[in-house]
Amino acid sequence: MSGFDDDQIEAARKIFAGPVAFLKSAPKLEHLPSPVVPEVAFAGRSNVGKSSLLNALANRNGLARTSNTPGRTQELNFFDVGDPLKFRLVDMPGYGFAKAPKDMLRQWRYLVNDFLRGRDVLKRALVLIDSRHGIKDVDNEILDMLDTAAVSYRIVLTKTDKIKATELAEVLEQTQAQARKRPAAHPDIISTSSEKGMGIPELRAAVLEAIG
Ligand SMILES: Nc1nc2c(ncn2[C@@H]2O[C@H](COP(=O)(O)OP(=O)(O)OP(=O)(O)O)[C@@H](O)[C@H]2O)c(=O)[nH]1
Ligand SMILES: [Mg+2]
Repeated sequence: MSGFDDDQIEAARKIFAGPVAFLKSAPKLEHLPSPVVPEVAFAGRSNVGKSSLLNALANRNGLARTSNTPGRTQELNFFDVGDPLKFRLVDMPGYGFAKAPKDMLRQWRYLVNDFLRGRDVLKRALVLIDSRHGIKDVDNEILDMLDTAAVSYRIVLTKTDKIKATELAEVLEQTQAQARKRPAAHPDIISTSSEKGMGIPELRAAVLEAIG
């Protein structure tokens, strides 16, 4: 169902079992690392599980900082994968975090939007959606922006361990239908649980496929 064969899954497993290391944190666009390898970015609402998913891919807890408090990640965090360096993962600040001060929100929004729109080496954004909620207005805003800017992205459902299989089937179908109407979206969605490991091998393969 994921569309990946055993060889792709195994190749992706091997790469993520190798070196994955934090490179740097960029609080502003002028602090970005030089664009020397392909990048894949994790975007989505605050607390949706971006940093947790990055850790699950790398199979290393604590690589990216996670927290129960929304707004944990406030900068663009770059992670090097492979030695020699093969590609980079970018953990992004979340959007839709209501409690943050207004000017901070505006700053994050510019950082996230400008990075997503303007980064030449960005091969794909993974847009994470909480499987308990499906796509909300605040998600549609970022999806609209990506479609308008023609930035290739894939929708990933998170925290599937928190819902029943029947609920997951329903939200998956609904989200899939929405994705298929969106020009820059990959037509297939991956359901994941960082907690239980569901969908992680497939997501690794999806990252590899995206960097080409
Ligand atoms: N049950 C369950 N909890 C999860 C899962 N993924 C993340 N969480 C929890 O959700 C909370 C938020 O996770 P983070 O990975 O920090 O979320 P984030 O999207 O990086 O959040 P910001 O950095 O604030 O934008 C943490 O308490 C995680 O432990 C999952 O697959 N299952
Ligand atoms: Mg985070």
